[in-house]
Amino acid sequence: MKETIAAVSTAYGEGGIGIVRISGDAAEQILTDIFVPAFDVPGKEGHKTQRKNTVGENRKLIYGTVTDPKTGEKIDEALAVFMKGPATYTREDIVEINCHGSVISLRKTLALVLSMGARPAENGEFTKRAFINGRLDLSQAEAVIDIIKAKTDKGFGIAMDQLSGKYSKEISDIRNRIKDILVQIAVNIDYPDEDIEEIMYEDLKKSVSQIGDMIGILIDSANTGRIIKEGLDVVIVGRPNVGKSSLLNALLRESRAIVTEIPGTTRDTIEETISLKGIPVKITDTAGIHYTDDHIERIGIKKSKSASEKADLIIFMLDASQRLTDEDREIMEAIIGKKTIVLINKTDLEKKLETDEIKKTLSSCRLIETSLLSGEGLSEIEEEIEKLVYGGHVKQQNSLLVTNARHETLLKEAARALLDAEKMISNGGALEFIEVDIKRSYDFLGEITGETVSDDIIEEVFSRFCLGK
Ligand SMILES: Nc1nc2c(ncn2[C@@H]2O[C@H](COP(=O)(O)OP(=O)(O)OP(=O)(O)O)[C@@H](O)[C@H]2O)c(=O)[nH]1
Ligand SMILES: [Mg+2]
Repeated sequence: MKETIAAVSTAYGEGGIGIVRISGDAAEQILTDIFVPAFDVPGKEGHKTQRKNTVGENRKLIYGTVTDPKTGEKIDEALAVFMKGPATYTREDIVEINCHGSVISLRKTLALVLSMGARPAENGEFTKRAFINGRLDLSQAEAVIDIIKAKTDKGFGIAMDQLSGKYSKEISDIRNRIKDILVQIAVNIDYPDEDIEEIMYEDLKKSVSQIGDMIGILIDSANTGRIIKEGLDVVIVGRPNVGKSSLLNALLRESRAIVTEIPGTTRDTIEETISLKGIPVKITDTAGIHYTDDHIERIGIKKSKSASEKADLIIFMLDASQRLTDEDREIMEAIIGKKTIVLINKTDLEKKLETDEIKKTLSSCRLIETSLLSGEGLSEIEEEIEKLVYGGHVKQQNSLLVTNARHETLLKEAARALLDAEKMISNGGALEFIEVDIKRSYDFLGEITGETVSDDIIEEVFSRFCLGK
């Protein structure tokens, strides 16, 4: 018999309710032992009804008190439900006790449950049981972590899709195609003289390359997927007074950073996270980069430079009302080759800035004109950031995005194995060798859904969960 596990499944802290969850064969017995139902349930207008609360009735929420059977101590007033397996999250019997959301009540209730024979659940153990008992595949289980940790609506939506099995289906569709090829190959190896359709190497190559393309599309989506999950790191750089802090405030739509007409206002980096069209974006405002003897300012400038080195995207700001300075040029040189949006700000003033040199040096970068005083150009910046995240492709409502680094690695391995197979086919290699490579690809994909995964990986995946999930 499997051990019965228990944990507090809600976040610790003050809350309206908090839930202790129990899963396993002993769940029902434990509930019966520690829960005293209220026999009279108040009905309409305070009349007592005759309905009796029965502990252990399947899927019925009962009202009563969590009570220590040894001492008779009443721990908390609560609602409890027993859910008979296998139609449950873990496919085992589950009990949930809704206590008051008090750390004391939850701790005491859990301690009581544990004293009755359950053991503390490990991180992610409920979901792990759901996986082991076949309710979820591994990628669906991983989606549960992503749902809990989602930072934006979009990240949440992708994780929900993954949980629903949409993503697993795509992977198993690809796997089935590979399986068809493997069957064909096996038949040809086993019955070379029989009257079975010879595998034409040309056809074989075509099918393998088609599958490779399908995997390639998923791999291509991983960059976007990762950003939507983990966020885009944007750093605003420029010399003093060009309007960097004004831009941070405008994007945040609040006056977060101090803005003054005095150059050198911002001395330290300031970080804030926003949701930009569903994409979590971490924006860093930096100290204006210029030559200075001021010790504190120099430290700030050093920080600006190191922040921009790590950034996914740089917004390089210039002042439209002034000619290009050597300081501007120095910054420009430093960011060549990085993903950059050039922002020509203060276009409400008389224009003195010549853009030819900028366009030449940062030739692949988009130039946007703004006046943060009037808010002009702001939506263009937001659109450009969104476009960069989606890699310039038109985002499709229903296209799958790979958001999980483990999956990305496996997809790449699978694609590589197929490429090896293709090479082998081109060289007219033996079917046995081709089969090995194609089978490797099949197994890598199986690791995504957990069909061919090792115990170590399973341990690792679930260790990333929080307690009680
Ligand atoms: N006319 C005009 N003034 C602007 C515009 N954007 C910002 N400013 C003004 O420019 C000055 C400097 O703005 P900040 O946002 O503090 O500039 P900064 O780049 O953060 O400056 P440091 O922190 O000193 O590096 C302030 O007086 C702003 O009001 C604009 O589009 N047009
Ligand atoms: Mg500033």
